[in-house]
Parts: sequence; structure tokens; C-alpha cells
Amino acid sequence: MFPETRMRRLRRSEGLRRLARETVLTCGDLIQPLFVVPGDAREEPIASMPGVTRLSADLLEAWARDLKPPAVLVFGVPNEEAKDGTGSAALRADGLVPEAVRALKSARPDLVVITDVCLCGYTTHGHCGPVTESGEVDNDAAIELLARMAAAHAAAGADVVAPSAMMDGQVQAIREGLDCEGLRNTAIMSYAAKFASAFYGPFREAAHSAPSFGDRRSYQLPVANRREALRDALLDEDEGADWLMVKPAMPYLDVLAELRAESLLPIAAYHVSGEYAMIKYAAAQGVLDERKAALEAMLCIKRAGADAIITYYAQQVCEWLRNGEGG
Ligand code: PB1
Repeated sequence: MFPETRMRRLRRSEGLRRLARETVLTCGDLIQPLFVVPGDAREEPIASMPGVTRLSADLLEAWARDLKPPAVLVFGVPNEEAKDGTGSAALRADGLVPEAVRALKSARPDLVVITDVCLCGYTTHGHCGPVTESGEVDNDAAIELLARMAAAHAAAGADVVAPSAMMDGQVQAIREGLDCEGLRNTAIMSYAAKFASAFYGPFREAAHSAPSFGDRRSYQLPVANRREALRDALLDEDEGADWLMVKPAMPYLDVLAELRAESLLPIAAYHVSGEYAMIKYAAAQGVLDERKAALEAMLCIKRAGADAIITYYAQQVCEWLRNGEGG
């Protein structure tokens, strides 16, 4: 007890604080999302996500050469005319994402290439699977398509496929599909605990993937339900996921911490577009120190149990850490 016990003894100097540090953020923890568009020489800034651009595959070699994070998460953003009711363009072996995977792997064989597996960016209605006449997303039709989409990505060389559609049985269907194609070494990073969050807005602008009617509450998790999130995530583990994910990150650190305690699988946390934009816009208004706020957010997500963090800040954080401006 005080005065014999003085907690501030270990906070007195930078050296003492560093020695007692419990959590360390490294560049190796980070995954950089990437938006790929069709065509050539296309580099399109995304207004709602300052510093993030949509790129065409011909620009990926140069982009990848300078990439510091060890991994990238690829999202295809097709032209509107390529979209249809079932997202069939997402299944093509010569589609946007397989082409990007080949370009990335050619430029950087060492890079871990993860691909998002979902149909919302490829459907005219913007839902994550085909829609029935009653307006419901057809779960069992969706998981068959997702399995084909994942196999096309894996065949192109993706190291990991990441199903984000929140369909029941998607992980099992994808694992079976991959194994059936002999793609047994392709890992699955499941968006296992993905909430029906308000923090996805900027992404939907970036990927042109907002639902044209209704919302995603009939398949993404209720914000209020932590037990349901854990149950859903552990089902994905049982179905064969190699990674689990919690998404968004900062508002869901309780779920992340509890899932860390329940599962032995590696867990990624996704610092989503709205979380990124909040820091960006607050910093632009001068109310936050961008570097300190972003590094604090990443460190807190890691402290809560994330083994990897998907963040639009990945490259920037790697540069801050390399320049000794770390947490
Ligand atoms: O950064 C982000 O906001 C990610 C959004 C996320 C990407 N997997 C999805 C959120 C949504 O629009 O519901 C896309 C769903 N497949």
C-alpha cells in the first residue's frame, strides 16, 4: 500500500516506461486494404477516405514495390455495367481480383495477398448475395457463389480468402470448394464477428457497394449482441476458418477481448473506413493529433487481443514506426 507501493516508480522515465511496456505495435501486425478498378492508369482518390485511392491493376506493381506492411486485403470495384443480380463478374477467373492477385504476386512474391470474398460490390442491388422475390438474401445460393469466387482468387495465387458476406455456412462451403479444387493450402480469414455497423459509410462510397434497398441487418450481427457474435465466430472456427476477425474494431474491443479468450485461432481486427475517416477529419479540423490518435487506436486494438489489424493507416503507421515516431 502507499507509501511503500508507488505505481508511478515505473512511469518516471521513457526507459522505465518502455521496459514495463505490455503491448508493442509493429509494422508486421498490419494489413493494407486495396481497392482495384478495371482499366488502365486509373488512380482515383476517395473523397470520404483522404489518402486512399482506387487503383487499376497496371499500377499495382509500383504500388506494391513501396508497400511496407506484410499483407494486403484486395477489394474489386467493377464498373456498374458489369454488375448483375447474382454478382457473376465476381466469379471470373480473369476478373478484377484474380488479375490484381497475379499482378501483386508478380511484383512482390513475399507479400501476403488476402482477398475479400463478397458479392455486394458486384450485384446491382448491393446486397452480399442473390435476392429472392421476397427481397431476402438467399443464403444457400450465396454460399455456392462465394465458394466459386474464393476458388477463383485462390487459383490466381491468393494466400488467404476472406469471406465478408456474413452468410451462414460460408466458411464450410468455401473450405469444401477450395479443397475440391486442390487448393488445400489457401487459408480462410473469416469476417466472423462482423456487425451491422454505421461505420462502413466511406467504404460503401469507395466500393460503390451500398444496398439499393433495405440494409444488412438480416445477415450482419446486431450491434447489441456480444454472445451472439461469439457464437457465430466459434461456428466459423468449427467450419474450418484459419483466422477469425472482429469488425469494426474500436467500438467492439469487448468482443475482440472475449473472442481472444475463447479461441486459439489468430484474430484480425478491422479498423474500418468510418473509424479511419473520423481520425482523418478530426485531424484536418485540428482537434486531434493524427499520428498520436492513429497509433493509439492501433495499440489499443492490439492490446485488446488482435494478432493483426486491417487498417487504411497501415502504410502510414509503418512509416511512422520506421521513423521512430512509434507509440
Ligand atoms: O472499411 C470498411 O468500412 C469495410 C466495409 C466492409 C468490407 N468488408 C463491408 C461493409 C458493408 O458495406 O456492409 C462490405 C461488406 N461485404
